[in-house]
Amino acid sequence: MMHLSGAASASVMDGAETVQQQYEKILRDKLDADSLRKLEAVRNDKVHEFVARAAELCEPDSVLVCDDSPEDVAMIRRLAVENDEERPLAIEGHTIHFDGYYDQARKKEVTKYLVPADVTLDDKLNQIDRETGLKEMEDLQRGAYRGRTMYVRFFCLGPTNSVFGLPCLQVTDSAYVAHSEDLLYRRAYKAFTQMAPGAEFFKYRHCTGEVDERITSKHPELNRVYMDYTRNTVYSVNTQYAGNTVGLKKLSLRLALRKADAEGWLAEHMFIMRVNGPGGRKTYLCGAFPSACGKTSTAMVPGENIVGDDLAYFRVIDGEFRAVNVESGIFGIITDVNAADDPVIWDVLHEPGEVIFGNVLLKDGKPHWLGMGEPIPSEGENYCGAWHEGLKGPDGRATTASHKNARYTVQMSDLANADPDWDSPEGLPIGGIIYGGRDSDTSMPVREAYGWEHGICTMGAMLESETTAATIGAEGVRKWNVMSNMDFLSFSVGRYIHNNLEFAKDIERPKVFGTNYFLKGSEGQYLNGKLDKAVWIKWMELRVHGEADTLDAGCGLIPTYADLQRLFRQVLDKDYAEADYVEQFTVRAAMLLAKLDRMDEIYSGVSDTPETMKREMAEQRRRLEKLRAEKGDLVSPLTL
Ligand code: SPV
Ligand code: MN
Repeated sequence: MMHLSGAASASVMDGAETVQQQYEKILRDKLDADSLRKLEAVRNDKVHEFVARAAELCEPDSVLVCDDSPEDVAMIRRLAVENDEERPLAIEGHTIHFDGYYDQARKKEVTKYLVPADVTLDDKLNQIDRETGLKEMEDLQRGAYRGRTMYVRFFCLGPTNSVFGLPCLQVTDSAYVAHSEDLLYRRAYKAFTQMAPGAEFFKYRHCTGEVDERITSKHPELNRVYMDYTRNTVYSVNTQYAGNTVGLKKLSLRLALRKADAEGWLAEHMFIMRVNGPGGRKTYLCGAFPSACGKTSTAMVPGENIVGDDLAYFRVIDGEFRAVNVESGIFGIITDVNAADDPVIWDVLHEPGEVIFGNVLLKDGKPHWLGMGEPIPSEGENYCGAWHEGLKGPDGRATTASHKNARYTVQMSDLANADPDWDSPEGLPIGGIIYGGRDSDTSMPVREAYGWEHGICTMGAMLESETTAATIGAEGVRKWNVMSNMDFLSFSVGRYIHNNLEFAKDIERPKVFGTNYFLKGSEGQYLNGKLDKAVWIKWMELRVHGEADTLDAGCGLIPTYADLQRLFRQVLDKDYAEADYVEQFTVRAAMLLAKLDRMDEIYSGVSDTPETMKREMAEQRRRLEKLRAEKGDLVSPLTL
């Protein structure tokens, strides 16, 4: 006997039947014996209710409940190909997936919080009246699974057997979504069968919507992503791009932020990596970088070890600041991945194994992408359909051979440089946190905060990035992006900064660093090579242990020339000229003050800016003004 109950819904309340009986009937009607048995083994009424309601509303032809058995996992993989959502490539296990021309990234304008009538979330958040939004979503999703299969999958954010773990239920009619999640998250059907009957979980209902022959949305203008945070549920429709459809990625980050807020931990848009210090010392660093600011390539720096590349949860455990990788795979930007700079990923992308390529150029069964370090064909198939050099998109805009936000999906276990402890249920102790922006004219390549508060306020909360193709909108515009988590905040900015300031107050907290790999010289040329970050990483590792010298630059502590000269030799076997050091680490006092002006303006419009934030900004201004008064707009590090 199933345990079906739940909140009353108008559509299932008629007649004498109870709500439970109605759900039970729907499930018996829609599920075959095998799927019904698998669902029955999960003794959680809310799971049954969610699946029944999805089946009732979306009207699938069939339902496939996946119990993570090798057969089910293989079937999902096969169906992604049978449904034409993925196509096999020449190398075994590799497939390619295309999203529509207008569906190449997360879409902020249509991503909204459903807010109850008496509530307003922060005015910086995109929101819609809950009842209105639910109705709009139900109208868009009604009957959307007709002629299709509904996939039901169970996963966990973070390790399953851990205080960090958050169980999740995904319902979708896209085998590509179900397959991607298989690579990106820990499977949790078994964990769901062992859960307490009333246990909470996150849930997602995704509908592909009407598609064309390329299985991309016919109605991208009807793409919506609505978050019902009052029910820990996200709905998404008329989109295929993983950032909008894979529930456990950015949809869950927004829910996790609220849960973390309520429970006193942190949900962050960060990589985690192990840096190998002197004498075999292992130091774990986390890093928050807005899209396309070098995040994955930092986590993958040769010689170090990756723990995760996108999402981290922080908790204090036994007096230690610890973090887990929320995911078990990487959905990484492929643009500029090349053999010389990214050898580990390059190998995974060229060897048999499970890889999903997204929105690259396909020619003769092979994927090609921008910046791969090899000539790429001038025609083939890509996010536009049939493509040739010079093709204009349907909106008249220039197109590229592969999309700049083209991606690859692989699992952690296939990475030769994965830290053996990456899956540890207790998480890993964090020594340092990096906030990395993209800025051509203001911040030096690396600096260390004076302390936690200075770092959170002037590096995390003042993080800015010049925009790229990974977020839709104009490119090259400077955007404020608090801790690189701005797109995912589900309550006010001030409160989020406050939570960071308060977190782990009673214990030793990590050091905080700021990086900028994109500084340019007076001729507009980049001042650093792509691999220089390997040196900054080693310097930060030393600083976590108090082992390198620093100079006070007014906006934090910077490395000395002697230390960097030694590290460049040691890490990259390169001469590092003093002139380069001077140019890269010049304190651009006037530009740093201009940044403070921008931030003052932004934060004067934030109603709950913490006092600590105001104080840290004022102190930074005072230090930089003094420096400028004494030494000018541009201050050589040799004069500090
Ligand atoms: C990002 O853009 O930050 C990503 C990819 O990690 S997405 O899934 O679009 O969020
Ligand atoms: Mn991300």
